[in-house]
Amino acid sequence: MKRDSINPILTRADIPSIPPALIDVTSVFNPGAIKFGDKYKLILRVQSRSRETFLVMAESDDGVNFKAEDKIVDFKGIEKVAGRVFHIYDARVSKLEGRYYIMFAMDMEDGCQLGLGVTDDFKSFEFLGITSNEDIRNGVLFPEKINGKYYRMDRPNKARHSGGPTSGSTIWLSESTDLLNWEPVAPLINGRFHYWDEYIGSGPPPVKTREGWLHIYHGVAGHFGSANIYQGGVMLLDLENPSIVKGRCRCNILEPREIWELAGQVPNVTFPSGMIVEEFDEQGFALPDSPVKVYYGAADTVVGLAHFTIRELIEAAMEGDIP
Ligand code: BMA
Repeated sequence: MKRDSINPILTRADIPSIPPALIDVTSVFNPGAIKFGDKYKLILRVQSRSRETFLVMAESDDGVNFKAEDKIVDFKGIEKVAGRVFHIYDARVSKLEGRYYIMFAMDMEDGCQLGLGVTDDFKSFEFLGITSNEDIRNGVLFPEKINGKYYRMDRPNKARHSGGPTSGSTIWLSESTDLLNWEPVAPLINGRFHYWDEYIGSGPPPVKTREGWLHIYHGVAGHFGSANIYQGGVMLLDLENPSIVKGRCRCNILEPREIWELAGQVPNVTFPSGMIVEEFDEQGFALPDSPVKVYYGAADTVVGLAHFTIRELIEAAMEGDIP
């Protein structure tokens, strides 16, 4: 893994004021990422001094230097949701059947739900609906149907930190026929208590390789009397039957080390949420030597970029589980 030399690639100074909601932005982090034609697109999570969270698009020609738009992403139809939506955040983007689907967390009165939106041009966005009926986060769509069904990974919030928010220690595979109604299929991986990934959740959507579905997730190590440490890791799922886990990294592949990852509004956080693979073969499999750009929120304050190759990520996934 190589951190980009101009990191952090986005800070609050890069986000224009968008009055009245966003003035003197506090932080920008946890972006969804996708290639749209020859442009790199990020859907940024931007926070204001009221600690409201908004989604803002940014665009780049090279995947490194981004310009943020001066408008807030508005999902048409979200205003019809019953109940108050406090925040929408942590967008994950997938190209599926020629359209761009965005799955995001929606903080509501009774917990977090997974919302789904769609766009064809990254200018107008349509809200399709709430796709969950339990407290849940970190939903990511597979980029194609498998054996006639849509699949996603998601992470029910089953663990309540004392006095704090809910989290989870199992990533599930779920299936759907319409993208809106989802049924759990099987648990994929559990948190490994005592190790780097005690609590876990999906990162960017999975990528198709000849070896299997390659997936970056985040793991949280809890520390008594100290901040939790958020890291990135990788696993590999069977192509035909993604409920089969072929491999899972022993060590993390990304952890807070730089000062802007260690310090910020939530210290010790690297939270991978976007991944752009540059080269695919004719059948749509990522090439082993393809560069991979991984975008991550750092310390819930700025956006970082790390470079990998597909081969390095697969090797990490196959290095052997913790015994
Ligand atoms: C998680 C999510 C992320 C956040 C992280 C660190 O539970 O809320 O959005 O980046 O915590 O605060």
